[in-house]
Amino acid sequence: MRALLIVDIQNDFLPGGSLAVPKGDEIIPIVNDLQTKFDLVVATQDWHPQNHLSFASNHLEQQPFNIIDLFGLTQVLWPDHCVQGSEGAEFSKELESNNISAIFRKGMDPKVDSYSGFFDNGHKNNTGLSAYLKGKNIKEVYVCGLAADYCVYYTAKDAIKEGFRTFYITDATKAISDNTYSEAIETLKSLNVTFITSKNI
Ligand code: VGL
Ligand code: ZN
Repeated sequence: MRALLIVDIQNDFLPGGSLAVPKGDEIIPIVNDLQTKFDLVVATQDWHPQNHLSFASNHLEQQPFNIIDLFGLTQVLWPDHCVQGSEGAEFSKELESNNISAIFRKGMDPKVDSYSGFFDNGHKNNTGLSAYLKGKNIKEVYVCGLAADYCVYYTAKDAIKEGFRTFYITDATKAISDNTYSEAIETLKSLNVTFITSKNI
């Protein structure tokens, strides 16, 4: 059985949003078409409290995209985004959501960021996604969504670690930055993640 994991296709990551991924909107029709090809479709949703410490605004004299140490973990500081209950945290209304069987929210603990759909960045808390997929006999996980170099990357990395055959759909994701994207691709290749385009699915 195979699952499509749709990562964080939320208004704040789309053009006009507070942490817009360049051309992020272009993947939505591809993600919509892909959904019919899977046994299971699951989505993740970045879901931060307003006092989240990944927000530059919650630190004195820090700007978005500065890098700090946060309780021992390297943390990029972001503009406020995906605040629980806000319009920016909603999925794009262009995203087909009827087939989504479950939504895993992440990033609720103000002290730790959570890029992966499986675990927080310190690997201390589990969202339950892995057990959910295993309970449905999923062996292959295909990742897509936003952003290619952060949440899609970390989700793919944990999917492999959790023992799923993992596929990264290159034309169904967009990156925040070219540099972090190239590094992410290199790491995923070394971990045996398979790169695939939507037309080959
Ligand atoms: C993301 C930065 C901060 C993502 C989430 O969805 O890739 N990036 N929070
Ligand atoms: Zn976030």
